[in-house]
Amino acid sequence: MKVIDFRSDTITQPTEEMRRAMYEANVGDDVYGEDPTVNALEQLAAQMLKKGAALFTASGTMSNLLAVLSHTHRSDEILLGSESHMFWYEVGGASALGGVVMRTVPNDQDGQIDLNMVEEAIRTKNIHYPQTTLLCLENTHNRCGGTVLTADYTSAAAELAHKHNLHVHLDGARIFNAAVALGIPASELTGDSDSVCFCLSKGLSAPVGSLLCGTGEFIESARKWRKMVGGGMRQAGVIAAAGIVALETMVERLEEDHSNARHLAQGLGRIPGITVTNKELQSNIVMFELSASVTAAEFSQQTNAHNVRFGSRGGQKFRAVTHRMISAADIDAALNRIEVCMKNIKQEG
Ligand code: TLP
Repeated sequence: MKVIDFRSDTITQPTEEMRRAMYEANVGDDVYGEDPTVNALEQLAAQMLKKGAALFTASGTMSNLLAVLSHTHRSDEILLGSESHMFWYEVGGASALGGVVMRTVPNDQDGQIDLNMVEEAIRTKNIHYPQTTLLCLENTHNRCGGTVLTADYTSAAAELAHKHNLHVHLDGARIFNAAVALGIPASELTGDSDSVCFCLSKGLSAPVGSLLCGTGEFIESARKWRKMVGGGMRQAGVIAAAGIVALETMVERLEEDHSNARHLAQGLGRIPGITVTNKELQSNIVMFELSASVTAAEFSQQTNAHNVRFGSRGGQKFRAVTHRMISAADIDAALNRIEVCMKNIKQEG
């Protein structure tokens, strides 16, 4: 029985074309700036997001950290959504390594942060205060269920931030999902941010890597910080080659993941004991909750036994992410199996 793994789109494996490109990649020492494949990937990323330059990094977490290190000074305060990945899942790196205070502002269900609340959170000049220097946004928004920030919202947020001399960093780990959902080029969602990062290793199916994009000067600074945190790689063209294939061939197909997510959400919503909690399904992340009559441990034990895997979000909450390794037929198969699981749980209970 095929394992249908909804834990994350990070589990996607490289395509045949990626594997071939990796095998055949021209490489050099990237710390000397001499890896032609890394240079080509960085140029392609900068061009796609209409930024001056880009930097290939090991992960989304590293890109976000380098953005904080490059935009801020120790003791600065940065503003982030209360549900942001940077706040929840990046080991507190911005504070531990960047020495900044992370101040959260509530995220709405749609992944936005109320701009009036952002404005209120920006510190005035006062000898007692840290200086607010960075606003971080996230698109699509992971913990808010893959919600999409519009170009208008991002522009308004950036306008406000810039008015108060803050920089804006956009965690666009899944920015191409947002672009495909809105039917616009990703560059329309990133233009007003001073920096943006996106991941190759999620829905785009490359094995490793993220790109941090911004002005030439910003990227020069980030490159130095990358070296300091041990992220200067040598013949990294081997992995960058897969990234180029990802950008050239994997963006448009994300729509298939979105349509599978809609189908999954509709199916889950019809199963007694399960409630889908996304306000609106916008991309490839489905959030759902179990009713009180079903214990999360039993549900996980049953679904794992039926080779269906979900991410646990604590308590009764779960996450399902659709991706290239899950077809429309797999969604139907998964729904059938989950129905059986829920019946088994009811019989046992
Ligand atoms: N998210 C992962 C886990 O860390 C939760 C996932 O499975 O969704 N920004 C956003 C919005 C992300 O969702 C992630 C990864 C990152 C940054 C970090 O990327 P990596 O895992 O490459 O460090």
